[in-house]
Amino acid sequence: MSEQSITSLAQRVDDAARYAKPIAQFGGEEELSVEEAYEIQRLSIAHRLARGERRTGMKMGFTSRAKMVQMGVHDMIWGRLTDAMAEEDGGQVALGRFVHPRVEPELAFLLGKPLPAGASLAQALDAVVAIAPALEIIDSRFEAFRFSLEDVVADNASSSGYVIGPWQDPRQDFSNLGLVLSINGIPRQVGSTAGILGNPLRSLVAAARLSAQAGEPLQEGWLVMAGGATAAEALAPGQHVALEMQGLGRVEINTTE
Ligand code: OOG
Ligand code: MG
Repeated sequence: MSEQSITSLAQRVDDAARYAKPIAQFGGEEELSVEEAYEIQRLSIAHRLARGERRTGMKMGFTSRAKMVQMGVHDMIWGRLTDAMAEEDGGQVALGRFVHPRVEPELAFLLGKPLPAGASLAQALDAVVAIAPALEIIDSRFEAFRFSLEDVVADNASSSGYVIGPWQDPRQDFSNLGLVLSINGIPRQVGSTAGILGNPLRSLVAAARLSAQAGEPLQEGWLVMAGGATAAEALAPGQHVALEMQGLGRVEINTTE
């Protein structure tokens, strides 16, 4: 794929996200490699940074079987987080700026030091200053929320919002914590942090490797979202969405038009 095509697809995906206007999948036009897809992602996020957004971390995707099965994509992916994606715990989230948003239960890590590639589980844990129950709001910029692996990588792994619950001490066993995602008080997804690669810390180790490989190693102060522990649920205005995670507490939002 030519440099010009990569630049133009980055512009297209950035516009789609910025104006909440869905686009057709890329696959149809030209063969796109995974490497080219990550380059499109990098350039599209560069547009956001040029508009004043600040990088806040990284998200992992397809780290659970539930997510892979729901979306039909079977490889781990990652995306870049910026401050504009942050939503307040307990706050109102206006859905008008999304195309077809969904929500999923995740665990967030806060890093107290850089984390290089090749880190062991123990080294990864040592870099974590806090963990929190978190909601991710995903929103594919592709029509009908359908995409190939390359498409979703180019689209920053569908990332569009994140909500971080109360920060907690990471020096506890968080490898298998029960969780319930409820909408308007009705449980919609039930799972465990073990759904994330058997232990969400493995997702952090993978994040360190993939981020360093892209030339952007994990930084002190960054957030890392471990990936959805269950399938995602569609969002609509007027919902109260709450995630309760065993021993870690609760994170919630209210949706509006
Ligand atoms: C892609 C993003 C995957 C996760 O947690 O697995 C993801 C999507 O499902 O649209 O965020
Ligand atoms: Mg996610």
